[in-house]
Amino acid sequence: MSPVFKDLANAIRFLSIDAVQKANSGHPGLPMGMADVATVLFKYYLRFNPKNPSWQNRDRFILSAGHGSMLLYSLLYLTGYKSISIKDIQNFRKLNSICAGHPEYEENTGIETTTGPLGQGLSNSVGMAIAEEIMKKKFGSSLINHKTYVIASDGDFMEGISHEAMSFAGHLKLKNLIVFFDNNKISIDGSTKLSVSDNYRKRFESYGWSFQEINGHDEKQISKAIKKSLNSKKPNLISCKTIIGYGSPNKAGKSSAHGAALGESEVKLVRKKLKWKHDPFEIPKEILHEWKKIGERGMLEEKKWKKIYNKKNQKIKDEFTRLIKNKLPKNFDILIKKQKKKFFDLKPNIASRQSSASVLEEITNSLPELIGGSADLSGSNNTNTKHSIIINSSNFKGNYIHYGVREHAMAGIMNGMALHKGIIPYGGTFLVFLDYCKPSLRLSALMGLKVIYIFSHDSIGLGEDGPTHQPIEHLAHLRSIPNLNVFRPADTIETLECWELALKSNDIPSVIALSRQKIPFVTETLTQKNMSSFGGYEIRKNIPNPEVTLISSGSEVKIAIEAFEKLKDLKINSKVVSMPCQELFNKQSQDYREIILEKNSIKISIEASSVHGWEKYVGTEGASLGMKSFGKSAPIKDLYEHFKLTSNNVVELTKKMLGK
Ligand SMILES: Cc1ncc(C[n+]2csc(CCOP(=O)(O)OP(=O)(O)O)c2C)c(N)n1
Repeated sequence: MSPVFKDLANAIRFLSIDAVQKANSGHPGLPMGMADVATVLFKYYLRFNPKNPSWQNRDRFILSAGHGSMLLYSLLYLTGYKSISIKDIQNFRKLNSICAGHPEYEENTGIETTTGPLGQGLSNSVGMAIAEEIMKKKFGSSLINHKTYVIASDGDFMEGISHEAMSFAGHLKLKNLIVFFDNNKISIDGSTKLSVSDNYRKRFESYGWSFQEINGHDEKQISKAIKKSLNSKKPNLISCKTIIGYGSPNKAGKSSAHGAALGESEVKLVRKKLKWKHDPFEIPKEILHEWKKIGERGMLEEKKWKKIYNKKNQKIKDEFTRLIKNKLPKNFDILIKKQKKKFFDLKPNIASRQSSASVLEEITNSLPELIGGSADLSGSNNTNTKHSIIINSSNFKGNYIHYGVREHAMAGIMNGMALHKGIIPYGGTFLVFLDYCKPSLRLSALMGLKVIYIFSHDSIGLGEDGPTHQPIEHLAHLRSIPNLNVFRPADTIETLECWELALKSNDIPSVIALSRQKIPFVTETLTQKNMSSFGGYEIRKNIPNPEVTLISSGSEVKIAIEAFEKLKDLKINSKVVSMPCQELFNKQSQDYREIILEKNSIKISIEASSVHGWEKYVGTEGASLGMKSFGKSAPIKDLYEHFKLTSNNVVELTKKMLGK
């Protein structure tokens, strides 16, 4: 007998139940509850090719409720992705298994993004849907025309980021976005009645979404709702009324189905109830065959697409491939070189946020993949240029996004755009508002995405706005995140170099911290080398073996240089190291680091930020000038004096340390 719909859905349920049972940890409730929705989606609608998970025009499928990861792994295994074998499923949650506790993004596996922190997947999906619209405008709907599907849970929609991201998706009328809400009314603490009374229809309709509500266990209703969404002019929310832990006699509909193995005896009862007679991890041939057929449908889809692609002229194909493969244009290095010379000749004394704008001004037209934006601080972050064309619901042919005051969604959306491919996103806010987007930034780093964060107003140097706006601990915090480059350039040349490095870092996100205040041009010699690529380098030195090494970054390099000059007058030999990127400096050879840090000198760091972390460069005998408290509201000059971030103080400290 050929398998019926319920057999297909039950294959997901039992793979999930058995994997969680074997691991003795995980979340069986969601896969059991959403198996029917997922089966309809994959069987009839989702366009994907398990033989080529990276096919660029595939529909994207995001499991935002990442705790239900076994749903995704089951689907990938059943439809024939090479990335996930039955052994991998048996190794769910074991060391190095692709079937990790929560889905972890890996290219070419079918795992489109890392989810688990609730709400993130939703914001990623908005980024993917935006990217789809942008790429469609660039290359035409014959090459790019796909949907972005999401499964999200109660928890996803309770998170603040979902409000930001869904609101923005409605604003942009992202019609190709289809979100299934696993509306099971259960979260960890019990009924969602404990904590939420939102009217979801009103909520989503007010965002400008289309809203449908269905029985999430009824094949026909699910299918009809998806069909309707396909022709929608708005983003789509399909609220699926489901039962968490569907099929479990004692745990269905209860939070006990959420986050722990069902237990051997309950698993037996589910088998009985759902009439599943097969052993753990055994999927009957006919059912597996039926699932594989679903996977094969996508091969034909891609073949058709490939024919269309092949007929495009070579220039279009080359550009398409360049963008997807994340390669910079051939003339990029020449562009940077020319710009460097121009900046060097000009020697501008400007805020580094303005330097960043000058860099963007020059490169934007040559990099159509660069999609900028700001969380309502464009004029302050200097993220827009005269070449910026605003993206809005009726024009995706632009290169600039006004995210509104939505820092968290902005970061999650940038992750989604980078994951989609074809786009290098950069977005701005004040450094202090890192606090409002950090969870997504952390995921940029965890996934290794080329996302560029422009954080201006990077110290007390912003002045009168006061301690609420003055970042203190933020640089130290950012520097503690693995796989993230934190740049803090000292002048226009370093700003250009840091941008170059960020654009060339394909698997590591970058933060470029920029000053609000004017800073002097400090580069003395023009070199073809990207000096910032060393992370730290000598920017001033008069004789070998100086007694003192002053290490600094960004706007404080000028203080270090002033101190260097004053020390020279006092016949104290020092040198200045500009350290625009600690992460890159840490990667240099030990020899290089020792030469730069001048092993036998005393060391002083100067940065208008938390001193935390500088001890590893200045050592136990060294000193760090920086911030040990919150800032204050005052004009910048008074603040630097008040917090003793002055060259005179550096000189005094040096004399004291040298006993002079
Ligand atoms: C940002 C974030 N906070 C908390 C958690 C821990 N957590 C995992 S699932 C969950 C809620 C579960 O409820 P729901 O989202 O409705 O999922 P369901 O129980 O229906 O599977 C929580 C709080 C998380 N994963 N992410």
